[in-house]
Amino acid sequence: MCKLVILLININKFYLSKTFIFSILEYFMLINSITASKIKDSRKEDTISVVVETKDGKFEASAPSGKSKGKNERAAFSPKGVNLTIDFVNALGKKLENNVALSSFHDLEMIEEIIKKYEQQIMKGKAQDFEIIGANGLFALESALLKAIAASHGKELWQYFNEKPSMLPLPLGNIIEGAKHVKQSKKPDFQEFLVLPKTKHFFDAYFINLQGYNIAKKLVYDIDKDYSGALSDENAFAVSLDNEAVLRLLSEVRNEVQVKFALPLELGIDIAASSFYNLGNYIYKNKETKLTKEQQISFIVDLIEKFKLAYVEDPLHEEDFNGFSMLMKKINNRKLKCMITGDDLICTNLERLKKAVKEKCINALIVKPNQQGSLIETKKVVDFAQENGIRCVISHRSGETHDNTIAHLAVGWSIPIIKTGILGKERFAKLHELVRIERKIHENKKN
Ligand code: 2PG
Ligand code: MG
Repeated sequence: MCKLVILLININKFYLSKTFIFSILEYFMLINSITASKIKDSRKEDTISVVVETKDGKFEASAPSGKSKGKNERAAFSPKGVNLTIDFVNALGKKLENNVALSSFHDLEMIEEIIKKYEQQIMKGKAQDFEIIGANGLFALESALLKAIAASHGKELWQYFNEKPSMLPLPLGNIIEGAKHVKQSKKPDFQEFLVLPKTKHFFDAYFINLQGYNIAKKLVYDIDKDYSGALSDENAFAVSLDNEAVLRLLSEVRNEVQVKFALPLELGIDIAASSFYNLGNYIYKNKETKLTKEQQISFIVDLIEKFKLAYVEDPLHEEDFNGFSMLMKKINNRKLKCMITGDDLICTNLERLKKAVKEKCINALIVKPNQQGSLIETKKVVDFAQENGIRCVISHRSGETHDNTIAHLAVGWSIPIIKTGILGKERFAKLHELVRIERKIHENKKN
């Protein structure tokens, strides 16, 4: 395939006729045009949207942005900002239009090579990989191309990877938020308080999360006398309670859901510990205390036990691999069943994941494709995690767009959990897509 593309790029230098080349192209997808533009995400911040046009139609994808970013994420845009990234993708588009033919996911590797070379050309050999396109430019471009590749096979993105998925992901949804995702100053130190329904069907889980959210709303107004009605970046309740008061509230939600719907609802937290770490200590503003690493580990293990938490994300600082191993050991010794999940710790980076697996730091992993931008790299991360018994959780960002790529990847790559909020049009873009996909799978089975 690669050879064919090189032939096409240099078409005039070869003796092969264009007619011959274009008859081969029946089997490949030719790009008619690539257009990048600036849009706003749910936080009203600038981001990139890319539209790829082929004979099969127009395929669009856009990139979200994080607020509590891992320090090992690739920069979202060029050092000069989103505008240069957009100009770069448009200029790259002109180079690729009618010159490059793609037939499979792995052809994105060849696109990545072309991008790297073009960046070197512009930066006179001094560019770091994907420096100008940035993680967000790369993610939006590759996602739009991948949707087009799937369509050239007559398939939707999820189907392209897996025609008959045996399961759909369960939705991990946040009901209450604090820390960097909330504007007010009186708030929980932990970033997210989450629920995970255990159901057979995606639709039931989606419905249960909405019910849990409504039950919580009533409790929030009853319990938090200072609650102003504010919502967080991800449309969760921006309460003024401390961590443990929130966990007590969510335990009530769990009980009520169990009584009303006879379905298990698990609880989780994203601690995002790097956001309140300073010089070896975890600074808890609400309780006016600070904890050392060892104290933080004991505190978290106690919380897991006390509130029967099934999911804990980033309990420790993003560079503390050793602390994560210590925590995992304690969890195993106490025979607690909890997903100890690396988000900022790993940043969807294969080398960091390999280290975490070797040092037994985690048993679950957040997969955010736009932390690095490359879908090729993201797939390698997912494969390595799955081969090593690490549960993957594909995730949205706090500043989201209407893009639904992660919903499709979750189904196509057999990822068991998707963290993508409960409410709001950007979150519904993923959740409703999964409801639709579930219905389609069901109909396909009937026919
Ligand atoms: C997280 C995410 C998503 P952000 O930490 O898991 O909720 O936050 O997108 O701000 O990094
Ligand atoms: Mg996180």
